[in-house]
Amino acid sequence: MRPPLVRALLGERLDRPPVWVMRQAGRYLPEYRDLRRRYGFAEAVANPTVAAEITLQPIRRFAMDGAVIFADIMTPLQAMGVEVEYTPGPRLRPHTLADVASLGTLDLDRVGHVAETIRRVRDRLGPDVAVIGFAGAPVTLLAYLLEGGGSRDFVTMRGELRRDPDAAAAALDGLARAMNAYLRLQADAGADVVQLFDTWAGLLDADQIRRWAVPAARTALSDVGVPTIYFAPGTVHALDRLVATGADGIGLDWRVPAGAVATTLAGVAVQGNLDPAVLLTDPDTIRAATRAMVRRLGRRPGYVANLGHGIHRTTPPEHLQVFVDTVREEP
Ligand code: 1CP
Repeated sequence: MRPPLVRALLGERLDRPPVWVMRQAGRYLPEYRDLRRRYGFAEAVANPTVAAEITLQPIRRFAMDGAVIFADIMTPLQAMGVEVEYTPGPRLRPHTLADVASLGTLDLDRVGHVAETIRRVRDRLGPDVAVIGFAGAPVTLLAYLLEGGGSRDFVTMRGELRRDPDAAAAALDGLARAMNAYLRLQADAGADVVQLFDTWAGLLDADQIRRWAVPAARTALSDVGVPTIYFAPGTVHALDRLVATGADGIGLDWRVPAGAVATTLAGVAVQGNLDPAVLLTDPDTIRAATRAMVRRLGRRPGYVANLGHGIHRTTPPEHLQVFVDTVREEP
C-alpha cells in the first residue's frame, strides 16, 4: 500500500487527512538547536548522517505522515558553482541575468549528499511515512540570485523580468532544467513526493505568474516520476493559473478563500492551510481553527493537512502536537 500522503496527492479521499508541516525540521525544536550547536547549517546539510537525523526528529516526536529532507532551496545552486553563506538566511554575490544563464548544468555528484540523506531516511521509516524531497522554484531562486540574499520585495528580480525578458527567459530556463534534474535525482534516491517552493512568485502580477512562474515550474516538475506539489504563497490573485504547472497538488496559504479553492482547484489535490500564527496561541484556539480547516477542505478528494507557510521558530512544540492530534481525531 502506498503512503497516505501519496494517495491523497493522487486524489484519494482518506478517512483522516495525512499531515506534515513545512519547516518541520528546524529551530522551534530543542533537539534541532542542540545538534546545531555542534554543526553549522551548511555542514549539517552536507553530512548525510546529521541531515537524516534532523529530518527524522519531527517524525519521532509527532509521527507525521511525511518527512521533509533537511536541506535548503539554495543547496543545488551551490552544486552549480554559486557560493552561499547562511546568516541564517542565504547570502551570496548578486548575479546578473547573464550570470545566471551561464551557470551551466547541475553537477549531480555535488548533490550526492542529498541523495544519500534520502536513502538513509527512506531506510529508517516505515512504508506509511512518505519521504518528501524539494527544490526552490526558478522564479524564487532567480530572486535570491539577482538580489544576493533575502529581501522583502525583491525589486531587482521584478525589474529585470521587465527590462530584459529574453535574458530572463534564458536564466529561468536554465534554473528550471537544473531543478528538474535535481528533483529526479531525489525521486530516484527514494523520495515518494516532491514539493517545489515558489515563495516569492506572489510578488508578480497575474500575467507575470502565467508568463514566468508557471512555465518554469512546469519544466522543473515534468516527469519527475512521483507526485508533485507546487507551493506559491501569496498567489491568490493567480490561483486559476497554478494548475497549469502540472503539479498533482497545490499548496495553499491561509489567505486563500475556501470558495475559490472549490471552484478553481477542482481537479487537483490541495495542501494547507492553517495560519502558522495560530500555533503561537493556545490549545483551544488551535483545536478550533484546525477543526474549521479540516471541515473546510477535508471533504474534497485529495487533501493534505499542513500549515499555510513554514512553522514559526518560536512555536512551542506541544502546540504542533495539538495541531497534529486534532487533524487525526475521529471525523
Ligand atoms: O540557522 C538555521 O537553523 C538555518 C535556518 C534554515 C533552515 C532550518 C535555513 C536558512 N534553511 C533551513 C531549512 C529549509 N529551508 C528546509 C528544510 C527543513 C524543513 O522544511 O523542515 C526547507 C524546505 C527550506 C526551504 C526554504 N529556504 C525556502 C522555501 C520555504 C519557505 O519558507 O518559503 C526559502 C525561501 C528558503 C531560504 C532560506 N534559507 C534559510 C532561511 C532562513 C531562508 C528564508 C529567509 C530569507 O529569505 O533570508
